[in-house]
Amino acid sequence: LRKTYPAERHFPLARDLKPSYDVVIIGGGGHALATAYYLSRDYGITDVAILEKGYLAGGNTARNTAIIRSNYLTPEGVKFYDTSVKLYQELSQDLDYNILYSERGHFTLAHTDAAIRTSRWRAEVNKHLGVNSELIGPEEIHRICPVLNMSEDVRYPILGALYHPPGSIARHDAVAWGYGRGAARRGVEIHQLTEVTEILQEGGKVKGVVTNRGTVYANKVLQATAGSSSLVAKMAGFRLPIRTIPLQACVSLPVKPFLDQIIVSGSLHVYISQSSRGELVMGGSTDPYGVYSTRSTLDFKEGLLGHMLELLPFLGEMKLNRQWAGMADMTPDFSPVMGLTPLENYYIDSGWGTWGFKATPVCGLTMSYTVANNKPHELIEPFRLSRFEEMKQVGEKGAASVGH
Ligand code: PYC
Repeated sequence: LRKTYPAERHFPLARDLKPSYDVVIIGGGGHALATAYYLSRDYGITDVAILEKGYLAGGNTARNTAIIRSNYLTPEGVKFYDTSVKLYQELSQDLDYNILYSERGHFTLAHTDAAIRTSRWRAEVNKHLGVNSELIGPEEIHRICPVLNMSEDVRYPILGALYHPPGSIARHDAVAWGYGRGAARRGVEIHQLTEVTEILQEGGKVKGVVTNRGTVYANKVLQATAGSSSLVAKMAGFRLPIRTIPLQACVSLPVKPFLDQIIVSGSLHVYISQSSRGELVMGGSTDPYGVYSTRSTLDFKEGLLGHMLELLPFLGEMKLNRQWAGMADMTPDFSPVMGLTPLENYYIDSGWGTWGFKATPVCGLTMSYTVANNKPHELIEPFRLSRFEEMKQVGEKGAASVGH
């Protein structure tokens, strides 16, 4: 714990573990920090320890492409992510911490008749629930985003797009640090390099956790561990319908601002936006197999950039700066698994697949309610684990920006 990690420049982290806490949160990413923030702010629950095996917000919170949107396909998904977008819009003020929230407008390009149909479907569901989305044609796309290659002389010409004006980006570390600082100021302890190795239980009820730094007892435990969700749930004694698959991304060197919007093409397997400091932030599809690894590959880069050049041919000489991967915890229906679990007083926030960052505030809000009241918040009721036994899946694959 001697090394200084970035978060420590923003607020002090805890040093010694106490023998017990009211609530232990396994995982120190955005969802865990947001839950601790709302637990302490809205419910006065401050005897909370966040246990992170690595460094704070160093997992998928540090590895996503920071896209925020609510243009989902199912009413359950749209309501959930719309709540998140609304919380994001006020978050800098709420946390008194600038998260560099930047509203850009989000295009999901359609290159086939089937994609046009899904875009229309999403637009109608979105509008019905008060979310601003519209199916637009090539002329309108060109008017709003003139840098896109609208030529018909390419393999997949752009036929239309689902246009979602509230689509935004934000600084991902700032979201984590803002929530972390807000929680720490209210008394929440944040412990880095603290790995949970066993979940203690008695009579079907959680009792605490064993860590590499000793045993910690707790009345309630929440797991919010993204790519490690299945492994941690296994320690708690139940199985999740989740496969962990790497998702890679990369950024270019910074260049002058030329791209205001967020561009996604499911058919070409690419998404791109330009960050506030000028880097192009880009990603493609998930890796073709499940593996617990955050290595990145040449294969990914070649495939992604080949397709990117179809949309933005003038990027040919652009230099890449960094590439990386996160581990996406994918469910069969592409919706999360949240709420109560078969182990009493043990709660779960998982199954984020390729869209965990945008859900950070609403996860904090709904999981804090669930932990405080031992009852699922109504927004996450459809995402209960038992939906897979009940055949009540919430199919969101059609709203994925990422190819699968
Ligand atoms: O869901 O918008 C999204 C997304 C973009 C990249 C990964 N997920």
